Amino acid sequence: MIPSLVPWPAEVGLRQGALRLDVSEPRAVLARARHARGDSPQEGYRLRIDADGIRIDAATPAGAFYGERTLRQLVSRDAEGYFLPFVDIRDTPRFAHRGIMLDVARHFQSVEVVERLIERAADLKFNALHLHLTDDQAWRLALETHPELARHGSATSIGGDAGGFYSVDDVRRIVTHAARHHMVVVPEIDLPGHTHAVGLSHPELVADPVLAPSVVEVVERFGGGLPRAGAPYTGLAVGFSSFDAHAPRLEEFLHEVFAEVASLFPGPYLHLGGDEALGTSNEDYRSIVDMAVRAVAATGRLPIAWHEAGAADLPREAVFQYWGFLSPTDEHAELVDRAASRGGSFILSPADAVYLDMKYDEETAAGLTWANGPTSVERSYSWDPSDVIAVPEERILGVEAAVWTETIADEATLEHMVFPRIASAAEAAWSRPLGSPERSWERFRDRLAGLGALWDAEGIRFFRSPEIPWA
Ligand code: TNX
Repeated sequence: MIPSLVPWPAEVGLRQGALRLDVSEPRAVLARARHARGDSPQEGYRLRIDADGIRIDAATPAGAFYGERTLRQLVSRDAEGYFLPFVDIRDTPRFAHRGIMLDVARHFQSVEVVERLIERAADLKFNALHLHLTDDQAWRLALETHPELARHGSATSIGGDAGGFYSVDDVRRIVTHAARHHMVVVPEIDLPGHTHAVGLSHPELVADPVLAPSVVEVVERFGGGLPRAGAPYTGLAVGFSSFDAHAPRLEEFLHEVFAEVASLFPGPYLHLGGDEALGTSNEDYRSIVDMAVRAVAATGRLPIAWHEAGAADLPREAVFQYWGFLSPTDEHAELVDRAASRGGSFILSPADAVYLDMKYDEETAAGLTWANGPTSVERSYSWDPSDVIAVPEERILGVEAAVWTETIADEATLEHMVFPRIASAAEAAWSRPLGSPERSWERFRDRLAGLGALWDAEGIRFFRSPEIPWA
């Protein structure tokens, strides 16, 4: 076992001996590595450390980058200074998509916060940042074709906290920073539900809020008042808003919005939401999702949608993001079957494991508990992507942890909720299946304890969960 190696690599050969380093801080070790072109597949790499020094072989820049991430985690320190163990590591990810979703709608997150999350997630070999840009509470993207959306739709956050939006320049910064860290940004424009904020500038495109008992119940429990047409919503109820399927300009609007979103975000995917549209009839749901699918198709990109969109007719190449539980309810299993029967592939975000906004335990100040919570670090770790839904592994594109921000208003809270459980998702996405060597909760717990020292050095205010034997 090598303390602090997360996610665990595909093959680790450990040799006798250590390489002493004359560096003053651990990251300086990166400059000591000799790079060569190797034949590792895609994002893979080989890292050798011996008396001759450090060598990273990779076929792609991403592979070389991941070799460096591993190298950084191997640095230890004793009385004589920094050193590295002799190793021969061959590594390649299990899944192509390793994502972290950040909800910037419920609470706005500044560009700097997003950039830091990118750096820290990339250190754990994540390669996708999914930005949940729009919701009932706000529209966070200043589009040149539709400036009114952010102008009227981004002033606040939940609880009346400060709002904000990303300008076109901000988006460029985020996308560029992500690309430097070998991450792609997946923008989400959520529909047909989660669209209350659109109504602040386009009342003609949305239906009136539907105040179902579930909405009233959340308002009674958490406050924030009932949503009202045309007024900003700062509570945390879901499922009351909808685009109006019969609004004459809706399809044109969606084409304009997705066209500009595609021009800002260079990745292969556009996420069109599709979740929790409880205020939309089945017929209207299908018709609005169809419009969005046509709008995405017109950009040449591929659609991603939450798994409820299995109820609509998405194209074969569509990707579904599963957010149900580790043991799917019948309803969710049916939607997954329907999506799978049409050829879709899946990103797994089981809410009772990798929804990082769930409380860790009863004492966690922030966070929610609806997903079978609280969610301990152990629960976030102890599952395997091939055991969740009835879909063959070739059709599982990857794993994505999600950070919803109803209760996350500042970076300290964000770090507290995200770290350490993000490491569980990193390992589910990158490493061999649960039960392979080192892929057990006991071994993970020990390695995570070592990683804590690195996180401390980087100033990450992670939750010192009592489940982990932190050094
Ligand atoms: C569910 S599951 C949501 C979000 C909430 C989150 C809070 C899914 C796709 N949507 O709207 O923010 O729960 O945990």
